[in-house]
This record gives sequence, C-alpha cells and structure tokens, in this order.
Amino acid sequence: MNINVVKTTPYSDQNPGTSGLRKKVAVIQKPNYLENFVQSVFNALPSDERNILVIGGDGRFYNNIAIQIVIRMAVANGYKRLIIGQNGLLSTPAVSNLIRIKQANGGMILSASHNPAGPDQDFGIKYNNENGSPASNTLSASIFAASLEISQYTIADISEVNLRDIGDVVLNRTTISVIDSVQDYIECMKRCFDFPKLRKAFASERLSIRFDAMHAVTGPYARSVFVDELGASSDSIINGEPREDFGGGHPDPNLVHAKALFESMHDANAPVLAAASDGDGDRNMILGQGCFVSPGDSLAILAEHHKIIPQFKEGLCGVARSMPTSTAIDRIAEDLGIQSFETPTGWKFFGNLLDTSNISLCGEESFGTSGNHIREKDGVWAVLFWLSILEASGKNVSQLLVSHWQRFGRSMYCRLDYEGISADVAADLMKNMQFGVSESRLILKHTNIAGADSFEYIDPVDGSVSSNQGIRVFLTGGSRIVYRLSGTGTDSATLRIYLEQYTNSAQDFVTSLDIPNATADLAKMAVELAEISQRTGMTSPSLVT
Ligand code: G16
Repeated sequence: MNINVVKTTPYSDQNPGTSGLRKKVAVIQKPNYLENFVQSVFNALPSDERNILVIGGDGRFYNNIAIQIVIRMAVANGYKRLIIGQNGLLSTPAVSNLIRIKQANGGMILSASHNPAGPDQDFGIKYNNENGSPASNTLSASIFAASLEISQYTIADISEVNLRDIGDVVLNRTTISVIDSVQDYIECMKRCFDFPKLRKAFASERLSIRFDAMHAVTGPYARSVFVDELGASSDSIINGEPREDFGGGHPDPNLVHAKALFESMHDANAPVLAAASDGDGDRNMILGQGCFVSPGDSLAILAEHHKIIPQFKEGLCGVARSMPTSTAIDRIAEDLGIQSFETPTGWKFFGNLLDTSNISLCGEESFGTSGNHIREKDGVWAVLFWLSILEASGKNVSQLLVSHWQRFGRSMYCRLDYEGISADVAADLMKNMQFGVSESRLILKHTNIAGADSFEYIDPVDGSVSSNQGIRVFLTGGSRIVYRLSGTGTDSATLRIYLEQYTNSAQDFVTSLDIPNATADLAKMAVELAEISQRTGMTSPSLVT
C-alpha cells in the first residue's frame, strides 16, 4: 500500500468555532480543504495519542466522501485501530460513549449538528478528546495554529473501505473495525436508567411517546431504544430514516423547526411525551400534551427529580449551565446544597468539571442536556430521563412544570436571533456593548439595571481563562439580558439576545403563557440598549425561540 505525501498550502479560515469547524459544503470541497484540517488535527496531537480513533457522522450530504478521506488519512498517519459506525453513521453522544468504553484516544465527528444539510448547505468536522469531550480551547487553538503552517499531508492510496458490513479489516498496520452504530449506546442507556420499569409503563400505556428524529441520525437510536427495548408502538418514531438532506428540513429541535410536532401535541390522542432531536442526536426538545418545556426548565426539573434514575441515585455532586442558560437550575442547586457552575457556551467547558466530579448534570439553553455518563450532550438520554420522571411521579408534563414553578418561581425565557449581520457590524455592536460595560454606561441607561459585565470564565480545574464570552446585563428582581455572537454559523454573523424574566407570581404559572409577549418589554429594552436597528438596519429578529 502506498502512502502519498501531498504538498499543500494553508487556508486561513480553519479556526474551530463553538463546536468544531463548520463550513458550507462548497468550502469543504475546495482542493485539500478537508485534508488540511484533518492533518492539522493529527499534527496538533502528540504521537502517542494517535492509536485508536472513533469515526462517524450524522449522515448528511458529503458524509460518505469525507469519511473515506478521514479513514485514508488516519491509516497514513499510523493509527493502529479505527472504530467506525456502520454506514459511517454515529450520533455525537454515541461517539463520546465509544471513545470512553473502547479507550480510544479520540474521535472525529462529521457533522454540522442542527445546521441544514445538502450540496448548498453546511458540513462540519470536530475532534473529541480521549475523555469523549469536544476538543478544549487549547487544543482547538493548536489545531488552528497547525492549519496556518501546514505544507503537506499524508494519505493512503487505498480503494473505498466497505462500511456496510460489520467486521474487521486490516490495512497496513491499521485494523479498521466497522461496528453496529447503536448497540454500545443502548448498553450505556441501560446503565443509566431502569429499562424494565419503563418497559412495564409502556406496556400498561401509562407511558407513550412521539419522537421526531427529523430525518437525521437519531432515528435508528430512537427506534432501538423506545420501540425495540421499551415496547413503544412502532409509529412512535416519526421522520426516522436518516437522509442526506434531512428531508429538506432544518433539524433544529425548537418550536419553529418542530412546529408540526408541537401542534400534534394538542390532539386528543396525543401521547404523554413528545420529543425531537437534531442532526447529530445531541439536542433534545421536550413537549407534553399541549405544552412546551423550555431547555432551562427541563434542566432544572431533571435536577429536582434526579434521585429517581439509577445513574443519580447517590445524588448529584454539582450541576452546571452555560452562561446564557436560564438560572432555574441555580435555584435547585441551592435547594440541594450543591454548587451550580456557570460556564461559557460550548459543551467543551463541562468536560473538566465532569472529569473531576465537580458536577454530574449539566445543560444549555440551546436544547442540550446530559450527565456524567459521557462527555457530550445527549438527546435520547434526556428523553429517557423525562420518561423516568413521568413514570415515577405519576404526573404529566404540565403538572411537573407547574409544581416546579410553584416551588421555585419561573424563569420566562426567550431567545432572539438576528441572522445575516455582516461580521464587522456584529463586532462593532459587541465592542460598543463591551465599552458600555467597562465604562458602566449601561447601568445608567435604565433604572432597573443592577449591574452588567463581560463574562469571563476561569476554569476551576486547569486555570485556563476564557474572556469576552458575552455581555450580561443584570436587572433588579433576578431578570437578565445576555448578548453574544453565535459560534456555529457558516457565513455572516448571528447575534443572539437571551431574555430571562423571573417571576414568582402565580398568574404566570400557566403552560400556555405566550412567552414572547410576556417578555416583550424586556425585549424592547434589550434591543434599545444594543442599538440593534440603528446598527443592523433590522427592525425585528430573524428567529424567536
Ligand atoms: C453547539 C455546542 C453547544 C452550544 C451551541 C451554541 O451545539 O455543542 O454546546 O451551546 O453550539 O451555538 P451558538 O454558538 O451558535 O450559540 P451543536 O448542537 O450545534 O453542536
């Protein structure tokens, strides 16, 4: 077998964002573009961390071609074993689990998560560490640095590797193991939850589910877990076949992109729970009959009822949320007498806290929730957790929400996205906000602003400092406005404004409350403070979720 050494020149735009490198497919297809990035990852790793690599993707357009390139390069770079999901498919949580149980050095995930797929849409690639967590900021910086000085890459001259059949093939010094994409993940779920109990509840029809896999990677996982293992009816999974273009949809589980699912939960025959996941299976949206559970409330309710699942029967050691995520979880932590950590946006910031048992449960406003079983967010896990709470409490989703608010108050939560802003305008807008914070000008702009800052995180485990992670504006009474730029887009900038309005008034404890309407005054204030229309020319957000 020949190993080809190919001369190349650097691209200047391979700096990983919130979660790996995400680009338009046309960019990824530029000559040597993907190869440069993959070689830069290998170059950034010490040679003794290049032994076992897990590889898989969400099945989107270009997955099949990209995965063959990654395999040929890993063989050429001396990996001893490659563990690959059948047909190249692995969800992000499944990769994280495999890295850990197979003692791999890391994993390469081919996904742009919730971004749409297809020839004119997005593709992505990210590296996860040996603990199963997305690459740290330090490693990402080394990958970017390597990409700026790359002059050659190595690639094995082999024909297409058959990923259809499970089994091992030895190529040169590398064993290529094609494995069942789902089986190890199910075993992991069985360690976290009481499957026999859930199965009984499905059999007696106390539990029922509708799961929208959005034609992305989660379909086979959801079918195996909910239908084959737990006995849910076979029509419980909708849009369950992974497709290269995700069926032309936008696999972002929220009330805009999974609207039909939400509407179906108003039918008389609606199941007890509905849920949706995203492109790579790490996000989750939870719905009850006629009601939506915001990600912040979901995280808090899981923490409130944590003891009912085997994974947490000894209790939680601590919890964490990303900075823009609602503070509902903080109130539960206080009640439990444990710490609640506030990290920057991005799952990679939870890894150290999980590894050192500072926390065992964490989540984000972007529909991500998970525990200490892996080092990624985990959509199916969150759904199983909700099913377990429904089974144990005998309450429905709406009753769980209301009793949570009655005890702890409610963080009414809303996110405004301003998409397609030019990068310069977005940077200036944030600079102006930074200036307002540093000069304390923001505080003077409104009588109920109690404080404001630019969020900086000092990792309590390794001491690394992450600055400029978004602007926080604190209001009297516990409400907040947060501003930050998205790190997952592929062109132009997206400004996110996160609104959190705290209430402990019983009249707000109804699941049908129109949250954008209830937070309209806060939204107006947020838009004025940041001078959105003057600076962007936009009179309304592109998306409200
Ligand atoms: C990724 C990260 C999440 C993060 C989200 C935020 O999600 O994995 O930890 O919360 O991005 O995205 P943005 O920077 O656009 O606000 P995913 O599901 O896209 O991998």
